[in-house]
Amino acid sequence: AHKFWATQPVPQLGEGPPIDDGYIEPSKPREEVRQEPYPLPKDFEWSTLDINDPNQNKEVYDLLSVNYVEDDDASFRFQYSSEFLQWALKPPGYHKEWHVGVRVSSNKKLVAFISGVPITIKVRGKVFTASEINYLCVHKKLRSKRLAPVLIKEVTRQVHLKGVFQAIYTAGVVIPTPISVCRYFHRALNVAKLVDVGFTYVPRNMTTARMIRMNKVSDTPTLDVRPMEEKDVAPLADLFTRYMQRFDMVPVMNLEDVRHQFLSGQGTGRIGEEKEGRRVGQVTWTYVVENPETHNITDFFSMYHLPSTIIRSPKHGTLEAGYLYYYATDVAFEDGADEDGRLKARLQTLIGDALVIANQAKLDVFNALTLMDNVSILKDLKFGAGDGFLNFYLYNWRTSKLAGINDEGDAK
Ligand code: YNC
Ligand code: MG
Repeated sequence: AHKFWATQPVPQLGEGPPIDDGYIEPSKPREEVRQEPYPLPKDFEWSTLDINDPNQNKEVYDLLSVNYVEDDDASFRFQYSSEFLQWALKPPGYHKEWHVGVRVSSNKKLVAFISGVPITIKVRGKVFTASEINYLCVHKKLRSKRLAPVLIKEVTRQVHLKGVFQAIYTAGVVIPTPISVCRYFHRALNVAKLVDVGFTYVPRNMTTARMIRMNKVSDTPTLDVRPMEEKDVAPLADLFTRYMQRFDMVPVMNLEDVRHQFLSGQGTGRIGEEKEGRRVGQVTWTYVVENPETHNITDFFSMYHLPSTIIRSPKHGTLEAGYLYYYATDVAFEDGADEDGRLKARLQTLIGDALVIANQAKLDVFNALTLMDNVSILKDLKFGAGDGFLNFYLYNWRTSKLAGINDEGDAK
């Protein structure tokens, strides 16, 4: 039983598919939203975090780097950088009130956090504003005390106070009720290190040397890709919007959103001023293909850098992972390209180039989920199925199940 989730406006487990898409409970005028913060256990107090303040940013970083998401056997733990948090928590129109912390009253130590950022999403043709909830974290010493439901209720209240009544979030755990589930796939880049730290195993009829050869990526991209620039914002936004029409649940981005999501995370260093293939504070990479005649953007891909702490390795501190983010190609709009395999071929080349860039940036592994058009290319690009799954959720919105994977873990 889910004592907390049973009280929330989410589809309950075992409920059949809805007849119509739409909200579960209606929006309220501001004055009907609860005005007082929810009570915390004694000795704790609420605290809005100012992510612009380097000290407060560091407090969130420190909390997450010790207490955030780990894999099933506690070998790896996400280690979001300060720059990553700065990028992720401050999209256009963000509200500092949605960055909710809990401190110990006596010494002000930050012991719990949850965040929301504004997002516009389109689900099966219906567009609505929502909050994207992330970084829910309770200090290890305070687990199983029902603090998480209080954090969720307080961020919900703060979201309601800004006139927003829907949310989207993902989690490794299954709670009422996923609208989709995706599987993580991994492409080994630095095989020797991955084997060393126990991320990858050498199968019985295989040697590390052979695995290294098999996973070698080329030194240079196949397509004429270049890093995204300011002038690409408008054409990229147009391509992104058209490509996203292929899918049932997508973010809706204006020019400011596109600039933030794809351009603003490229770090403070100049291109060329790279250390180990990465610029200072670089979080995201976006590359475009420009048609030399029309100067139109025909393709793009993006990825982000999210290291993980290797919990029990004396030799390696972090696993440097890249994650495939959004991409698009206008081959998708050519007649019959989907049916005759031209789209798949183009995506294989394009994402193959993302692997080249990830390798040049000295990343150890490149990860992708079974969403968008990824399933069609993962196997050929030598991604292997991982044991992690990611469940997708909507708060106060009904829709039937979206494409994802079935119970056997196969893409459908
Ligand atoms: C979770 N991840 O089921 P029931 S993902 C949601 N998301 O409630 P307690 C979760 N609910 O089942 P603990 C959840 N994990 O009895 C647990 N729950 O109804 C539910 N881990 O609370 C759980 N970060 O405080 C149960 O559990 C109740 O001390 C139990 O704390 C949980 O960010 C947690 O994995 C996750 O830090 C904080 O384990 C803690 O265990 C922890 O006794 C490591 O809580 C880090 C970690 C989660 C990453 C994420 C998305 C969060 C979404 C939250 C839901 C948002 C709803 C929409 C709000 C805005 C609405 C508007 C408008
Ligand atoms: Mg707790």
